[in-house]
Formats: sequence, C-alpha cells, structure tokens
Amino acid sequence: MENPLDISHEISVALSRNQPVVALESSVIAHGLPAPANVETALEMERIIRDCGAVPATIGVIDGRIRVGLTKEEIERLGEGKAPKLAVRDIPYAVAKKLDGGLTVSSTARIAASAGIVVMATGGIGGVHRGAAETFDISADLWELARTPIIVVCSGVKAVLDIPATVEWLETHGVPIYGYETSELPAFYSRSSGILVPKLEGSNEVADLAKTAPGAIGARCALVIAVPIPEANQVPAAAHIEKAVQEAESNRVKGKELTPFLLKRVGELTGGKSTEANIALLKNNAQVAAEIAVALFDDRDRRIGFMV
Ligand code: PSU
Ligand code: MN
Repeated sequence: MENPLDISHEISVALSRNQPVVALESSVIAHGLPAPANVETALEMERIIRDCGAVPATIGVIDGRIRVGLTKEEIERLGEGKAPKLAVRDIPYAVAKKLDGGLTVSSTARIAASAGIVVMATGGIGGVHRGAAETFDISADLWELARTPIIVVCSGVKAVLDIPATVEWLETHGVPIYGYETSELPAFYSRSSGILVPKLEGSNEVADLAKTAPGAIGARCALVIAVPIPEANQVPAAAHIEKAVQEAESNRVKGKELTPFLLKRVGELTGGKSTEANIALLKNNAQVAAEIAVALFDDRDRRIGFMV
C-alpha cells in the first residue's frame, strides 16, 4: 500500500540536519476554537515558533494524506470546522476514505514521534472526564502519552476534566509530568490546581532532563511539561465549568463531541474570556516548546537518545 505520510520539504530538511522542529495539533483548529480565531491562532503559533528559530509542523489529514507541515490553505480548510476529529484509532478510516481530519494530541504525538519530531505543543491534554467512573470517558491522549516518546508542552489538563483523577492515571501509567517554572500543576485557565509536581527551571533544564531520561529510566513514554497560563490571562471559570458539565450531561453529549461542547459552552458562559485565555496559553506554549526544541538541538551533531 502507498505510504499515506507526507512530510513537507522544509521539515524533512530540518529533521535531517538535526534542527529544532515543533509539532502542533489541528483538532484545536477544527474543533477547539471558534472561527476566525482558530486559524489566526494556528498561524500565530507557527510564527512564534519560527521567531524562536525552530520549524513548526502543524499536523492534519487532508484527502486521506497524513500531512506533517500543513500549508496555510490546508489550515484554513480545517478551520472551516467540517473535518472530523481524529484520535489515533480514527486515522486508518480517514486515510482509507480519503477524508480530512483535525488531529488530537494522541494522533499528533504518534505521527510526530514516528516522523522523528521530539517536541509538540498544545493547549491542554485530554484526560479523565468528570463522572468517568460511570461513563468510562478517558481521553485516548493518556494511553498515547504512556507509550510515545515525545515532549508534550501544555498548560496541564483541560479544566473541564477531573484533574486529580487524570494525575492519578498518569502516575499509575508512569508518565512524568513537570511544572515549568512552577511546583504547582497549572489548571489550564488558571495557574493553580493545588496539586504539587516537580519543578523544572527553564528550557535548558527541560532539555537536560529529556537527554538523560532514556539512560536514567529507559523512558519510552512522553514527558509532559505543564506551563502555567500567563498571569494576566487567567479567568475564574469554575462555576461556568460546573454548569457546562451539567448541561452536557442533561443533553447526553458524549464521546468525541464532549470536549468541544464543553470548551464552547464555557466560552459562551464566560462571555468569550475563556476562549481568549485558551488562545493566550496556546501561544505561550508554542513559545516555550520552541525554546525547548532549540535547547535540545543546540548540539547539532548529536542525535538525542530520548527520541529514537
Ligand atoms: N487543547 C486546547 N483545545 C483543544 C484540545 C486541546 O486548548 O481543543 C483538544 C486536543 O486535540 C485534545 C482533545 O487531544 O482536545 C481531547 O479530546 P478528547 O477529550 O475527546 O480526547
Ligand atoms: Mn472522550
């Protein structure tokens, strides 16, 4: 069968020269943010990464081709919001049926790692949904983090989820999670969750840890780097989240529709403030991810062991 993976020329060259590359997911474009902010944010994240000296690799599926390095036109096409949301298990169907698709953290991590990319950025990872003891709704992101060696830069777990349960899941499955310049796990729209995590001080410390992880523990899983939202962009959203979760339950919203529903509803209930916060943290995470990628590849002659 024909290989469905297309890596853009610029990214292939960068990877072959050991230059820093940062992968970006596309579900946030197709389902996570409203238009036109979705496309604007995706392009802005790419610009921020370039300004730091790294190459952005936004990953999506277009006409059944898995594209590492979407063009502006392809980002705009996914931004229309018609493309389905693709977790890892949805990729074969999308490829076979020649569909478009926005990729979640799980599928982005898998594809990025298989292309040789070692750092990716997102807003917040998926996790254990509130009420999961009954619904069993746990994001496929978590299993992928447990088996894919990649550095995932995020603002912690999306606040619409059950954060303590997600942290327990990561502990059980041996996925390390670190605070970026903080010893408290950030909670997406706010900087504090009350949960303590080991602290890493800056991009060089992250890079040093990533280089030693394979030797120290034979890491074959992701390293999650949790970056707090910038102070000024925090929004108090707890009451609105509660309301959105209740609405989802009474309207029987479930499966892959649930996360986009909750993000959209919290956006409406906060008068757009949570969407602004989401955009601010996405851009900040792109910046930190690029700095980490640059720090990792400062020694261009040496391939880092963590990744291969
Ligand atoms: N971060 C954001 N907005 C998003 C997401 C992450 O700031 O929309 C997406 C990611 O693609 C993540 C997905 O993988 O939400 C989780 O969806 P689910 O809970 O259905 O696994
Ligand atoms: Mn789910």
